[in-house]
Amino acid sequence: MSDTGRDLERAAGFLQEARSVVVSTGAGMSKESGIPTFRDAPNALWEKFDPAKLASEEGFLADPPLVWQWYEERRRMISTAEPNPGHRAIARLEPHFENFTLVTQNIDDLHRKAGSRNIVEMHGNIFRYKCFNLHHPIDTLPQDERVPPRCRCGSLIRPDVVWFGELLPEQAVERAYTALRKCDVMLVVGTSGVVYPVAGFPEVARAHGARIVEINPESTAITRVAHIFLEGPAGGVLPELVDAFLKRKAA
Ligand code: BJW
Repeated sequence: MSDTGRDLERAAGFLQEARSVVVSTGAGMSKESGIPTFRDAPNALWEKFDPAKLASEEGFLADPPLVWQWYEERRRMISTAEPNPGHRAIARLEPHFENFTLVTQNIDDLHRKAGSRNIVEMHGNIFRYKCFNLHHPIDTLPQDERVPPRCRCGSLIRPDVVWFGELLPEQAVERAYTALRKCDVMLVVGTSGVVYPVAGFPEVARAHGARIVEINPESTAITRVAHIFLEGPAGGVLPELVDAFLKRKAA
């Protein structure tokens, strides 16, 4: 058996012994669904666009139509994307554990589309809106010629995503830390591990005794924290890992 095959079997063994599992996903998870990542070339979003202008409150207030239109374009593109075999493998894994929490930095809703249930969205969701001033949730966009449209309270409407310098949703943070403190295994998939606080989650789980398995085609800031690094794309490695786990379970 190759080293990769041995690592995959070891990771499947970790899952076999686990009662509580956290899976943490980043932009690489959805790359095989055709959604560009932020930082890995080619076609990385932050190579072509300036995050300070497009993903911060200051940027939004400096040019609300620009930011609104950028998000509308991305929303349109993301709405045609479908879950890939990696998303579906995670959904297949969930029912086999007493506790299973999927913590995602992604805003694309593809985990829900794939059938995952206990999802914690750390950076919001591009299909939701809220008002800028008071965070009123906006269920239906008002008929408004203005770009961006305005909330009934007069505030600008914005996408319900988390920009740089903003606090993450309190409930999501609480749910994530509760799961991290009690998990036996954490799978970390498709994130460069540079954006905090989520980048610090593997260390939190490891400090509480979890075994960390990273899945990524490249080594990252997380790799040094991981017990096992499974090199490869999420859409290839995750189905193999889940099949190996299910085979052990059935044996
Ligand atoms: C594949 C693959 C395949 C390719 N299969 N894998 C502590 C220290 C230093 C700084 C800070 C800190 N705490 C807070 C900060 C500031 C800041 C931060 O972390 N900055 C760093 C960049 C230094 N954090 C924040 O501002 C956060 N707020 C906060 O902490 O509030 C309190 C606070 C504020 C200020 C100071 C201190 C405290 C908010 C962060 C919000 C991030 N928002 C974005 C945009 C969301 C909306 C949108 O989409 O437009 O979230 S930025 C962007 O990065 C997006 C992502 O969720 C996030 C993470 O990116 P991710 O998922 O890791 O993607 P990539 O592209 O980086 O990596 C892709 C990976 O996939 C690569 O590894 C590839 O190899 C891999 N891959 N193909 C599997 N097929």
